[in-house]
Amino acid sequence: MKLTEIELRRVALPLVTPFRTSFGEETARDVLLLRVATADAEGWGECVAGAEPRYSSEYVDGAADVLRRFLLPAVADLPDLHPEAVAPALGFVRGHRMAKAALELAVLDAWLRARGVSLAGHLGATRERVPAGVSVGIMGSLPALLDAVAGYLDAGYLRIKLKIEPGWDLEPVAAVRERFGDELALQVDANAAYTLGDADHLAGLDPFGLLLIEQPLPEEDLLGHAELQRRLRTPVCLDESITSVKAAADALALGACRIVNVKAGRMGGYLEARRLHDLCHARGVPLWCGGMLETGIGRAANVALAALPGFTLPGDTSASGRYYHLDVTEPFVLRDGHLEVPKGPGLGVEPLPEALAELTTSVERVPP
Ligand code: NPQ
Ligand code: MG
Repeated sequence: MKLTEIELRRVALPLVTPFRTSFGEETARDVLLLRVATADAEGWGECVAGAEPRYSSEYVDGAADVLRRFLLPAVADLPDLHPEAVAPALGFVRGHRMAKAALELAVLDAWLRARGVSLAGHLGATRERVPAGVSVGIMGSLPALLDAVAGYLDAGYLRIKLKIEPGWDLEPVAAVRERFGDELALQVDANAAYTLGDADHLAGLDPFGLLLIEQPLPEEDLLGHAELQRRLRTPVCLDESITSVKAAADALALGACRIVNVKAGRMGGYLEARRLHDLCHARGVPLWCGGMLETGIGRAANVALAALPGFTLPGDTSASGRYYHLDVTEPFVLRDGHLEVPKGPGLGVEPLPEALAELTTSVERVPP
C-alpha cells in the first residue's frame, strides 16, 4: 500500500453546552482530521489533542506541525505501508502520541476498507453494542448538576462520571448519591487537580461507594498515586499517566491504580491500546474506554475498541448528541443505554459531505 493523497482538515464543532473540567472550560472543539488515500481506498483519522495544552502537553496546532514536518513524510516514504508499520516508522519522534495515533488510524482505516474488514473485527471485538457512560462537567451549582444528571439518566446513560476539583468534590458526590441512590454507577475524574496532601480529604469520598477516582494527581506521579491508593478505599483509575503499555504495567506493579482508562490517542494509537487491553484482560484488571469529545470519526474507533471483551466497565463512549448538535458523520445515538458498534469496512462511518463542509475551517493538502 502507498499513500497517493494526504489532507489535514480542521473542523470546529460548537458544544451543546459548555464543558468545564479542572483544567478549563470548553465551548467548542477545534479538531484536526486526517484523510489519506491509496489506489484502493480512503482512510480517516482524528487527532484528539485540544486547542490548548491543558489536558496533556499536546495541542492541535502542535500536532498539525509535527504531522506535516516529521510524521507524514516518514510514513509517505515507507516502501510497503501497513498499519503495523506506522508506529515503528514514527518511533524516531519522541512523544506526540495523539498526532501519531491520528495517522495510524487513517492508515488502518484505508487498509481495512480496501480489505472489507471492520475495525472492530480487526481489533478483536466480541460485542455488537457497548454500554454508554457520560462525563458531567463542573457546574456552578448543585441544582444545575442534579438537573444535568437527571437528564442523562432519563436519556438512558448507564454510568455517571462527575468532574471534580478542589472545592467541587464531596458536596456534588453527596448530592448525587442523596438524589439518585446507592445503586447509581458513579465515579469521579479530577484530571490531576490534587496533591498527596489532599489524601485525607479525598478519603472523604470513600463512604459514597464510587466505582473509582480517576487521575487525582499529576501525570508523572506514579509513586504519589500508589501512596494515595494505600490511603483510599475508592479504587484509583489512571488516565493521563497511562501513555503506553509499559507505563500501565509500571503503574499496576507499583499499586498506583487498580483500574485503567484506555484512550488510543493518549497512547499513540489503537494498536497500542489493544495491547493494553490484552494485558489488562489477561490480568483481570478492570478496564474502560475514555473519551476526548471526539467527532463521529474518533467516536466510531472508540466504540470499536470498547467492544473488546476486556472492557468491563461502561466507557465515556457517549452519544454524539451529548456534545454536538451537528457532527461530521451520522450521529451515534443511545439505544437502551448502548451505542451500536459499526459493522462496515474500516471505521464503518464516513463524513457527510454537507456537514463536513459546514464545519470545516481549513483544508491543507500535504504532498505524499
Ligand atoms: C477525561 N474526557 O477523561 C477527558 C477530559 C477532556 C469525556 O471527561 C478538549 C480536548 C476537550 C481534550 C475535554 C472526558 C477535552 C479534552 C475533556 C479532554 O479526562
Ligand atoms: Mg480523565
